[in-house]
Amino acid sequence: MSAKKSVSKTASLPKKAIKDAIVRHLHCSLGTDENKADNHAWWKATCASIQEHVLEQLRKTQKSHYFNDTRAVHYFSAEFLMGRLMSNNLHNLGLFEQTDQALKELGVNLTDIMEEEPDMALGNGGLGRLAACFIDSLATLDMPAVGYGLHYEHGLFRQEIKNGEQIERPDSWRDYGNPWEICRPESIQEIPLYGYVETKYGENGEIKKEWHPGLIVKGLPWDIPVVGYGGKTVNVLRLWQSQASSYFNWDVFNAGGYVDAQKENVQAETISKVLYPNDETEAGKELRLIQQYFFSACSLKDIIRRYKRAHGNNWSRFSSQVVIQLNDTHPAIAIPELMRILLDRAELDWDSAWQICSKTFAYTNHTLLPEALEKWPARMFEKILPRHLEIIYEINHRFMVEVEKMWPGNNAIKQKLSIIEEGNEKMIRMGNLSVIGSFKVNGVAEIHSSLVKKNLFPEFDKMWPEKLTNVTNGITPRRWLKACNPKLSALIDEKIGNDWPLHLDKLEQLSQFADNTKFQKQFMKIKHENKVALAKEVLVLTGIEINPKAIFDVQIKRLHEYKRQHLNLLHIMALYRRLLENPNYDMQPRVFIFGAKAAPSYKLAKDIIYAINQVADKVNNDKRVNGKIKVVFLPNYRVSLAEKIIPAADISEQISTAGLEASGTGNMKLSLNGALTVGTLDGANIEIAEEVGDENIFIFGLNVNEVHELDKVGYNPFDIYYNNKEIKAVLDWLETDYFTPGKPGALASLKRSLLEGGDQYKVLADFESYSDAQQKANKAFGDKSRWAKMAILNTARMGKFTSDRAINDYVEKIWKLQPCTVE
Ligand code: F55
Repeated sequence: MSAKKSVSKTASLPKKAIKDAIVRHLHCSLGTDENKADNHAWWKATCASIQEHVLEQLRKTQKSHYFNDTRAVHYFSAEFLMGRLMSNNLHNLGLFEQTDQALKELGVNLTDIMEEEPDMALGNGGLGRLAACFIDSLATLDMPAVGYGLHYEHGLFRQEIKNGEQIERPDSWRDYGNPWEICRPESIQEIPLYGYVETKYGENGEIKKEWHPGLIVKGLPWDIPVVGYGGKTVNVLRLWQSQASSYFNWDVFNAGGYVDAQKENVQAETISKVLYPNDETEAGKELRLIQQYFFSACSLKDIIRRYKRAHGNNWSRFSSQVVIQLNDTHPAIAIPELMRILLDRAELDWDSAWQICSKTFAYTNHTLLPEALEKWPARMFEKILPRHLEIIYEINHRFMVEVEKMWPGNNAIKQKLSIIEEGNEKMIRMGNLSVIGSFKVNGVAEIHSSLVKKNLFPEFDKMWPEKLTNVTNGITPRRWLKACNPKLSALIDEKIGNDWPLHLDKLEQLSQFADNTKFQKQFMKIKHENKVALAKEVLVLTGIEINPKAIFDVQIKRLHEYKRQHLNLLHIMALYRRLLENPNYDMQPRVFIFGAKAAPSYKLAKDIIYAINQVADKVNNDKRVNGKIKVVFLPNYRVSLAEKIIPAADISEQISTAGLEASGTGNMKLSLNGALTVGTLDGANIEIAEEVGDENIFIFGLNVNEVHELDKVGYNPFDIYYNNKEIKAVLDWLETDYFTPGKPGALASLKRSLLEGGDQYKVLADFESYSDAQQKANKAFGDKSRWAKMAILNTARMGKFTSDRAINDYVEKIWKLQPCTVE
């Protein structure tokens, strides 16, 4: 599909022009000069000069899409975890080297000024970062695409650690302005909320519905240009900010209620204030439903405005021009919203409207965890979106007729498939709505998709055998290798040429050097240098000194019981105990590095963070350990920190309970950068193992079927506790005040969750197998040449996991797009 791409013409831009542009922006945009400018000003001026090229290509891209009247994908996502954009944009434009040189001549260090950029942390974790990787690949592959989401004033909270505990602080990514975003007041949308529905009768007695909203809010779009690699296509990420709509408050205002009118402003502006920090649990808050409706409705209106510009009021081509991908159920309200527009505004009949609607949406499922499946009280819907509730009931009614045809008289199945969950409180199931309203539904890794079919939606799969499918996740190799690991990238360029960022399969050519001693040394020297750089960062961030020769063992991801950071911790405690019992215990020095944010209301997750920090404090300062174990908890884990940790990792911890991590994407990033996985047969780990080969990965633990079997026969963690001395000792240790001097029991909640709590995530069941896998990894690391070979083969065999492949899969299986080249 992607013909050989030449490097963009910006790549030939002379250094002099870059210098002039930066200085011009210092003077004319920032009102400062070369002598007064601090790093922040240099950063801003450099961004502004990059943005000139970006906007030029953006204009050309939009023109090209318009004149070719292209079919486009619209990626609806409540989260886009973009991270920093400067380095990415420079690399994708092919301007990184020249800009680095130009700044050097101005006496400025590019790496330093890149540190000035706050992360755009408009997401929680994997789901949000996936959206960011996908829009990078869409632009790179010249696909007509728009990302749609929310312009949160505050992204994911900044994490501080005080006395070992997580404290949440507001994130303010736009405090000093964001140089990449463009405000588009000309495209403001108005969004109705609340109120009531009036039933009217037309001339022929036909029923018409009119929604009289109680509040109207404005949606103001901000566009973030998304630069494809090669710098040709520049798509946009359009994020909506909520604002008070002035006209609606006039009455209050005129009645002398200036202050009261401000209250309504506050309510409207609250909508896009803050990102909900829950991953994998549904918060059930009214404001969140309003957020979801707000950005979905703004985006749909935007799409329809653009469609009408080309096709007028003729709806017949809508679903051939527009495909909307729902990133989880968060934007699923877009389905009844499109129905509402088609029925009440365009005045189509139900069947025509449903024809269009059900050919427009596709839905990606990211989780099987029951607590993460979104449900909203019907009562809440009635209050905020009364017309949508009616439409949902009608969709459901017609769907139930289909179910009756398929399973006559079977009420159990009807209950299960209904969008409405009956019970104490009537609930709207957004997952069922999404499946019913979409033409395709995909999981995010092979095993996950097969569990979606087999366990989550088996009846839907019977009704529509073609609907449920798989698209395995991917990551952009531009950010996650080329930009974050420049030394390894240069070595790869030297060995196999420089087009691997577009054709990641070519990394396979590195395997011919896997046994080559010289290449092994080069590869491991770079790993070592990356570890030295991370060690410096760790010292600055935590005051902890770590040895770059030790194994860097990394677990970086959101904190969740199913991800089992506590399994890692119990193993660290066991190693510590073994060392105390036997000072000659044979192990390679190891640094255990954690990065993780816990949802603020997730008590046990916060307890685990506290436990990691308390154990770290004890172990790191115990002379008897002799530096063989260090434990580091890096505060405020985020995209820009991941970019520093990943190139320095030796071991990648991917240790979720089998069946619960839908895919994982950190696993792909780490392996791509030559870290070896210690992991369960879960999510994309399975496909990673298939690619790298069983001899280049450390697999352990129960597989999905075994977890299932164990639950069937009844799992009792006490059996393991009483039968395994080490496990018993470690768990009992948590109850003493050894790690929390003067505070006995401060870590007891962990033990309780693993025993009385029933150990839902099978931590104890997998402990021994985990410990064995760790010993194998320990032994492998002792053989330098063997380790180097394994690491090289991991990098060489990650081609499958480029997000370009994932996007091409979506294009072929679901979106049916054609690329559109830009001059
Ligand atoms: C955020 C908000 C809510 Cl309400 C629910 C879930 C989330 C969230 O962040 N989910 C998430 O990150 N899921 C992850 O998606 C990744 C991309 O598909 C997967 O790799 C990962 O396994 C999955 O947990």
